[in-house]
Amino acid sequence: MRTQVAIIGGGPSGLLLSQLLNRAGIATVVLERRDRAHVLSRIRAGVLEWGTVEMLRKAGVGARMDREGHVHQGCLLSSEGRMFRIDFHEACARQVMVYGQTEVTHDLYDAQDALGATILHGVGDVALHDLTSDAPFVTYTRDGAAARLDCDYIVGCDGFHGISRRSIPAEVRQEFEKVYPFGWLGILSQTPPAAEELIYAAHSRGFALASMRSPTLSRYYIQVPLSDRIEDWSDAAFWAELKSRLPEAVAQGIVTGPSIEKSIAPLRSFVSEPMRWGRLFLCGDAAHIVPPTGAKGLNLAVSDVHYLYEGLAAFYAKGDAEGLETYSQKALARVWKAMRFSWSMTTMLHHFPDFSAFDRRMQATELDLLESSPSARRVLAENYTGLPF
Ligand code: RFL
Ligand code: PHB
Repeated sequence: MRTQVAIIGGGPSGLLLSQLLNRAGIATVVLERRDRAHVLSRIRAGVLEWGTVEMLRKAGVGARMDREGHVHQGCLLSSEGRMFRIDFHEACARQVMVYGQTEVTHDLYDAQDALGATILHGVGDVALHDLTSDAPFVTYTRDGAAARLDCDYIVGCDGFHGISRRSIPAEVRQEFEKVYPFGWLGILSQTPPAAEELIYAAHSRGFALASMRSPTLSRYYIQVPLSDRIEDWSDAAFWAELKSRLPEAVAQGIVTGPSIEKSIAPLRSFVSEPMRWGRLFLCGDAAHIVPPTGAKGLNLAVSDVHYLYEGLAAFYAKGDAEGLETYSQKALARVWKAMRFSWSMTTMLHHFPDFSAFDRRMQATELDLLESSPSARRVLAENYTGLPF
């Protein structure tokens, strides 16, 4: 088989890139390890930056998001019972869209089906070859048979555990990593959200986040030690712990119910440089991971796709390779800013077991600064709603 752009991984970055390229008349094949039902069962991101919203519209997949998503013009921060609001509109005249990653992925699959795009599920043993030649190819197995896909370019959209990043020689790759000493235990529940906007709560017992998907579907997270297991947390224990970390007035209004989904995710910051090696490009979690505190992971995947799409479109339309040449540099400049923001939000809001009394005062002072300074709120709001692409 032959195509123009081979895309490894059918998560949001692979599907969005494929959708944009197909609409520009550029042929793609997406190779995805899992089946579609599995990809669609993952509950992950919930907050879209405005640049992401505009990209989804441009890709022709914005209609349901515009109907069913919820625009938020602020969020709430709380610390030991005190709560204040960051008004995004007042701070920087921007906003975000609350619309789940699961729904974004669903919309992308529907749009790809409508275009007749090629998405092969259940592929195994994916290996990338001749990346620095002008004839790269991918080998894989499917239904027990070996297969080969020849192409002009390969894009690794296969997430943190994928094979694409590791296909770049170790001596070329530089990796930067910070692993945090805790994880997030998240639940989804068919209950009305705690408030109209998201609440990020710092507390001496640990961080908590009250988020949502719709007026009847809530998403909550609490910081837990990495040693905790899902079986340790009954729904009742989760609700009690969540309420203990939120301001009293919010806790009293929480409507509890059975969890539909419950999972623990570790927190890490990770960047692999460069994001291009010969004819291989990396997009999204394949190249970088942020802790979820800043809601940046999916949004960064979308800005990578933006830069790469522009580069590929200019190359195929006019033979102009400039955008491809500068892809890694442009994408990484934005990645590092989102790394900084996610790390600073994580550091300000979580309970770190090894923090000294001094470190804890610094955390409290950061929050005081946000509460009292419009300039500090503006910096947070600009980063949260999304830096320009
Ligand atoms: P994905 O979604 O991991 O998709 C990669 C795909 O590649 C497939 N794959 C392979 N296919 C073929 N061959 C192989 N060898 C393969 N290896 C893997 C996988 O099956 C999968 O389908 O990466 P992508 O597309 O780059 O998308 C990234 C986002 O999913 C991720 O950044 C976000 O979910 C992060 N994230 C959040 N981001 C936000 O912007 N806002 C949020 O509010 C937010 N909240 C979150 C999050 C992530 C979380 N977890 C669990 C990691 C909350 C949580 C709890
Ligand atoms: C979510 O709703 O899943 C969510 C929202 C905001 C975050 C992280 C996750 O910062």
